[in-house]
Amino acid sequence: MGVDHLAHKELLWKLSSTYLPNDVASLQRSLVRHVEYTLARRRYKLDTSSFYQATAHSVRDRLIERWTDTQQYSAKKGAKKVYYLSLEFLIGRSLGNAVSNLGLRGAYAEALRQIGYDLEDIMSEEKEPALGNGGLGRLASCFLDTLATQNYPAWGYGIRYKYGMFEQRIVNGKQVEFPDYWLTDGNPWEVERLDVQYPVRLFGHVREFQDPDGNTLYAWEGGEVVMAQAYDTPIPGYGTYNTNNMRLWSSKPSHEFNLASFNAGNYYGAVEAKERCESITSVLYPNDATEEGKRLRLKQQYFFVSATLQDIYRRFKKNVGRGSTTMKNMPDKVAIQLNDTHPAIAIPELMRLLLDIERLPWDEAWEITRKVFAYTNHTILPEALEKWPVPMITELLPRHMQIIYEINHRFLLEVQKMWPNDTARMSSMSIIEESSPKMVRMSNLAVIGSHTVNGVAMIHTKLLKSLLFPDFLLMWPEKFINVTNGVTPRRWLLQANPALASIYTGMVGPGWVNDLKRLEPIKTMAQDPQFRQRWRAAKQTNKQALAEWLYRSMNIRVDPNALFDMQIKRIHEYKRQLLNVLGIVHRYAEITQATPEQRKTMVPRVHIIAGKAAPGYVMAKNLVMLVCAVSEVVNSDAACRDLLKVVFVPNFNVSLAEILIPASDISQHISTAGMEASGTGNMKFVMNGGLIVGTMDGANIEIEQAIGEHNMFTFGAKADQVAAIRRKMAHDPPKIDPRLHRAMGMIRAGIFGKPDDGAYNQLLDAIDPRKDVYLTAHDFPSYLGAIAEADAAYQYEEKWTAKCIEAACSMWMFSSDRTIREYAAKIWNVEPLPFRPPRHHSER
Ligand code: GL7
Repeated sequence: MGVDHLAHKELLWKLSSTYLPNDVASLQRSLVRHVEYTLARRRYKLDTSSFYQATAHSVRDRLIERWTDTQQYSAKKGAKKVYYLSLEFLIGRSLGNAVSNLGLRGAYAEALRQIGYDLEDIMSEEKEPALGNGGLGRLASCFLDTLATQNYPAWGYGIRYKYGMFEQRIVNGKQVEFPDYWLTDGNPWEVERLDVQYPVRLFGHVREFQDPDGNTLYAWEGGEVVMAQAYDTPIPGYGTYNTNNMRLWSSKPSHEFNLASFNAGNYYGAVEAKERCESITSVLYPNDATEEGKRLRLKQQYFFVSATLQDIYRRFKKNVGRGSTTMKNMPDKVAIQLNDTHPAIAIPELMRLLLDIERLPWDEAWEITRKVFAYTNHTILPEALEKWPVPMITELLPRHMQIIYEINHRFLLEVQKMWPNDTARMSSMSIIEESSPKMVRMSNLAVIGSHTVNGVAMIHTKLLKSLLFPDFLLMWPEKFINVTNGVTPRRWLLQANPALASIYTGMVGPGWVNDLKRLEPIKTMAQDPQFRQRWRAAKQTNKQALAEWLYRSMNIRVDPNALFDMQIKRIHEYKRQLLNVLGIVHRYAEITQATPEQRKTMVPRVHIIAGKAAPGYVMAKNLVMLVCAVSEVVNSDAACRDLLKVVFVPNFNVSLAEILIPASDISQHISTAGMEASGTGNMKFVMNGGLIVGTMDGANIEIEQAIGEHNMFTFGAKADQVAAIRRKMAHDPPKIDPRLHRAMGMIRAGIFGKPDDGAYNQLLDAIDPRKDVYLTAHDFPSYLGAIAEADAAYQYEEKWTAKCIEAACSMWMFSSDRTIREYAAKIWNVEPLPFRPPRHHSER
């Protein structure tokens, strides 16, 4: 009595519904306020790093306004949501992206300038979160950018690793890995959600019991319980008010768990167990090495999946009972995309929730599950397909193992019906591999438990159907589709390449950023000499900037007028950095033997190679060593001075890619045909006005179709020839090209040093003409041919520029905006839900 709740509410509403002003003076006040009060640095330590933190907090405030509005709006509308489950998000730096997407770049730059700071300098203070390995993780982040930009109600879910991808340093010519503790200075872009925590069970046992009606039920009990703590990062769209969420989980001990151990008097045991809980989300696994048997990795996968599904489930269940919504409607509100098989344990986990908690009958639960999940495959390399030992899953997730067996049993009955007594088919389609120990094939589980399976480039989807899942294709021909990858033009053009972006905006207005098709008409400008001149100037600006960067950070001088050739990606045998190095060694030999007349005809080149080798991947590490050694020798040989430089840039990451890609003339995407699912670097390079030397593999094929074959330098065996070539070489070894023979001879002779462990010989032995798995020798002559063609073309400056313009302006289909529209239409069945922004109070 006497308490006026309504008045309180009204006042609160009024107080909390105002919006932050974005004029320069207000931004300055907000910056200084954050330095003084958030960082508690009143009147001292007003350095660049403080101002980075303060700027980040100031921008974050503005993100939060949009983010909470967007989330409240979509909850109110009850819209169907997409959940993108990924063990990796390679976000890159956030400040530049946020101010650009919010349309506040100019205002912040001016606000900072007036108080003596440069936005660019401040942006480079940010430590990049490297929570992914490579293409797969970066794709996830490009997708989040597009989902927000296109107003789709969508959340990303993943793990907040304490240590991201290791930091690579080159010590005495070798890769050395250092832990990447990216949270040293805190992370202003995330919001710790102490109100969002879920328990996650591991180990334990399954109790079978009967309900009053005599039905058999199961309960998973005992074991350990770990808590999942949510950290949210707002994901702003470009040119829209909509702001989505990326929720990352961190593990911590549960109170209940601690108490039990402490009470038992086992103090040290309890502390140890606490450490064990926290270790679950400690470190990102660098992939590419065999994953098999890594129990912690399986724990990570389940931990993240369990927390995520509890969260999704809770959100959905708020609607159940409202109107006519029942559990059956889950697929109308929830679309879950599995980014590779890493989160595939979500399939039995949702079944467990529906069966054991919701107590639905199997068939009903299974129907819901299959309608909710879709699976993207990102590789057909057998060594990268995940399998978990049955004993390990049985120990860690006993109820899930039961459910997997049941899914498999019911599935195999279908197989039996379709192909009676076909044991070979049964065993290849089974989720369980009958090896010793038995293994759970996560890809089969993902295919069986999803309504749609997609590959990431046309050729990849074709191989997926014909090599990986041919029987599943016969069973469910409609289930398999292609959705070619794409990259966000916001980060990879607008932000990374302001020189080119301003040319585009000058020509067609700013709309191209959200609609890359608008660049198409610029293609005709390739015929305009003045336009070509402007284009070259932009490229030159970027090359100059890179040259300065290389000098500043590596003390290497390169000539910005040389052809910049780059191969920057994870180091892997199938990506064939070795082919590149052998080509460089060949060029080196040619240079040292050239007459002065011949030298004049050679194209000066700077070769840049960058990428990390998985710590346990010996061949990849050997390769890094060889590149570094070749660079040492070549760069100090006077004969090469004006003609050849080789640079290995350590610690390749998103921020480095943003500097390198806009400065490239040629990039190499030269995997053995059929082995690179898609590649996404290839797309970024061409968008930035570089050309490709590449094999007919992954998205290269579609890029060539889009830009025209005269604008790409292709070579090598085609995917459908590879198997026959491999078979033939075993009994009829081909003759080695004399140029390759010479290059290999130089390496073996020790011109680039002779490491004690025979590292180089190990690399070269793999090119044995009888078992040249990656077709390095086979493709070498045509590779040199493609490089020579590129060199020849580069000498005709005007023609070269025309090629670059035509190619770059034909890339619209490789924008992730196109990709996401396809996912939305063909897989998720979701619609954009734009939120009309409230008018800022400063504008009222
Ligand atoms: C990858 C593929 O290797 C790569 O070709 C593809 O572009 C990318 C995104 O679809 O996915 N698969 C994978 O495991 N990694 C990739 O980069 C690490």
